[in-house]
Amino acid sequence: MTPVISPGLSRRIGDARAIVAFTGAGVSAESGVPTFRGTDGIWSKLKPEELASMNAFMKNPSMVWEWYAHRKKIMSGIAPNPGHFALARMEKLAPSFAVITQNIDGLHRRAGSRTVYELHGNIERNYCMKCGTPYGDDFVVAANGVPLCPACGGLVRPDVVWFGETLPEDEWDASVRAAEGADLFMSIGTSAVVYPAASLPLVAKRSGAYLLEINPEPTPLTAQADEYLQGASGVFLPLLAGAMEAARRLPHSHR
Ligand code: BV8
Repeated sequence: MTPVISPGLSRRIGDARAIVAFTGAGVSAESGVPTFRGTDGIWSKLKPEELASMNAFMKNPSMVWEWYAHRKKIMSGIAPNPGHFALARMEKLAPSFAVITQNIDGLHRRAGSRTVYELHGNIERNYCMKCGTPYGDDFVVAANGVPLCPACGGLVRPDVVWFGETLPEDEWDASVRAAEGADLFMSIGTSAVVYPAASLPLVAKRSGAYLLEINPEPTPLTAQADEYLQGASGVFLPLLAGAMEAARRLPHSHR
């Protein structure tokens, strides 16, 4: 069945004043980044807490660094896909637009999105746990194993949020404000199971937003969504961007 956007949703996206795109690993899946919990997911072999946690890192830093080096390698060869570019197109058209992402791959910014809140950090950044000095990937690759800070000898870690760690305060506060102020909140390509990020769609809905979910599979959020588009973000987001461009060309009375 050819995926379509209903006239009602086209009107809604054309009229929306403040749009939020809340994205998860599914949006990057079409760029070749493995998801976490899908059948091909990286968590399918290992439990998240066994790798993406401070305990895991302190217990076995080289195992955790091996895993991140593997993921950095995958991410060095990827590019934004039509879903990322569609969100950047939509941002240009909407009076207010924000991307709140759980992804750590930096693809939204590379596709041209400007207001992007990275709730779980960014794999391209690293820092010394002892003195906080930031380090780029070239330093980490050259370290070839567990990178130690040349300034203080401390352990260098990826700048991502691990389980049991709090989210970056500014990104979180800005994301809650964006969710509370949205009239259209799109939850895209996320299994909606990781908190506190997964609470944002309901914060938006409770504040009056229309909650749209895009995912090939239903999630725990689907039952609460006002509309569920079953399919890939790389298919539906370009359709939504097209509908928005068409609607913004029409005078208001013709929408
Ligand atoms: C916190 C970064 C508290 C690192 C990640 C017990 C112990 C400790 C904590 C907890 C606990 N129980 C609950 C918690 C809280 C915990 C949590 O929520 N756990 C869950 C699993 C139950 N949360 C935390 O620990 C958070 N911190 O709570 O701190 C605190 C409070 C005060 C003081 C101190 C501490 C921190 C959570 C962040 C963890 N970091 N990653 C790294 O990546 O290495 S989690 C990881 O999951 C990623 O960030 C990812 O983004 C996130 C969510 O996953 P998704 O993005 O949704 O990806 P997933 O694979 O699950 O789903 C993909 C979806 O895409 C699927 O639905 C699929 O159908 C769909 N899809 C596939 N293809 C497509 C598609 N969709 C569209 N198009 C396609 N083509």
